[in-house]
Amino acid sequence: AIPKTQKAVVFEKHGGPLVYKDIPVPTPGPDEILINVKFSGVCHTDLHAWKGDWPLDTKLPLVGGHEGAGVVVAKGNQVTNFDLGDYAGIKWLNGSCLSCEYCNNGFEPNCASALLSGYTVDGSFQQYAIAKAIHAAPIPAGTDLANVAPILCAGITVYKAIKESGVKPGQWLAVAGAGGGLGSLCIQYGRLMGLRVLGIDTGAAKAKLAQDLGTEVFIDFAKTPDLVAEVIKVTDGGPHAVINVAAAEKPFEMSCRYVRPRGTVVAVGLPKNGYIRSEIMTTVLKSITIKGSYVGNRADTTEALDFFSRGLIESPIKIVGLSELASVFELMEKGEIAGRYVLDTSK
Ligand code: 8ID
Ligand code: ZN
Repeated sequence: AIPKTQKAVVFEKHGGPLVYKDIPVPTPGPDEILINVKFSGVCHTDLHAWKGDWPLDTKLPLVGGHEGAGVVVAKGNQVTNFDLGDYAGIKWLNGSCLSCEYCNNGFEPNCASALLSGYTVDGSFQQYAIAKAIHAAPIPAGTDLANVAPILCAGITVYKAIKESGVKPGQWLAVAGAGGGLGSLCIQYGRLMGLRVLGIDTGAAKAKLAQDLGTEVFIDFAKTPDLVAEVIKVTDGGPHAVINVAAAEKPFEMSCRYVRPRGTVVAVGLPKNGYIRSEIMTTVLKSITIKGSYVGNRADTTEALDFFSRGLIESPIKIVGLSELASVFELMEKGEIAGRYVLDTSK
């Protein structure tokens, strides 16, 4: 039976207390499912949302979280794509209008009326969360729900970003922010897509993780005085594509300098007040492309999950209780997380 109340982490104002408490279990609308979230990843976006970093309003009070993996326990009468007992995932893109120019063309993340989990609607830092059935991620029966959680945002996002870069098998892919949640998955999707991966990040733990996951070369940006020259040297002319998943502005500018002529710089990380600066002369003479990539659509979701379901992705997780979210944010703020933390909603 579905309980009347549940545990959740709620904040009332940006940067305010993250309160672990009992709140009502929501009821799904006609086109929605109620998911008993077992595990939820903690994405750096959740930290941005809590701090109020972006010029985009959140709902308040807010239950954050958008990498929730669990079991469908209730559904609205219009829902045909999930049965009770199925595994399902809460993604950043909770819902979209499905009838605008962007939705019609498979660009649902760009829909002006998109609903965002853990931002404009309550997300997965609770035991029971609502998702629009059409956008909820279908997770195959038998999947390990803790390990699949990071795929639901980080995995989908980096898989899509690599596709958007247009890089081809055998070419160099640089990952700026390689030791974090998105980066550690980007390395693996890059390898699986036949790329030579250069990881850039800092510290021994992130270096080891990146190397274990398949970077051909790892560069510690804090220990490398001329990063641009070093990247160009080790990739014999610069990487063909760069995926910027750092939550800082500086690496974006650097990537425009070291990317190979004709190459593509993809912006994924969303640092507060960030701008990408690229010198016009270099941009033109090297004829580079600078583009943004924003999560993924429903097809990208299925494809990214498929790599995981086939056992090809090692999920770089540490599991702690939902009640410990505040300490995870603290570590993330300090840049001390190699890989991803996943919250167990039963603790
Ligand atoms: O759809 C999207 N575009 C999307 C989806 C999901 C997340 C965007 N994001 C954004 C988040 O909001 C956040 O801004 O991507 C960014 C990274 O999210 P994450 O992977 O969850 O964050 P993390 O685990 O903290 O990893 C960030 C890494 O960047 C490194 C850090 O050391 C950390 O390992 N980093 C930093 I900060 N500065 C760096 C630098 N100068 C750097 N790495 C290389 N060079
Ligand atoms: Zn995310």
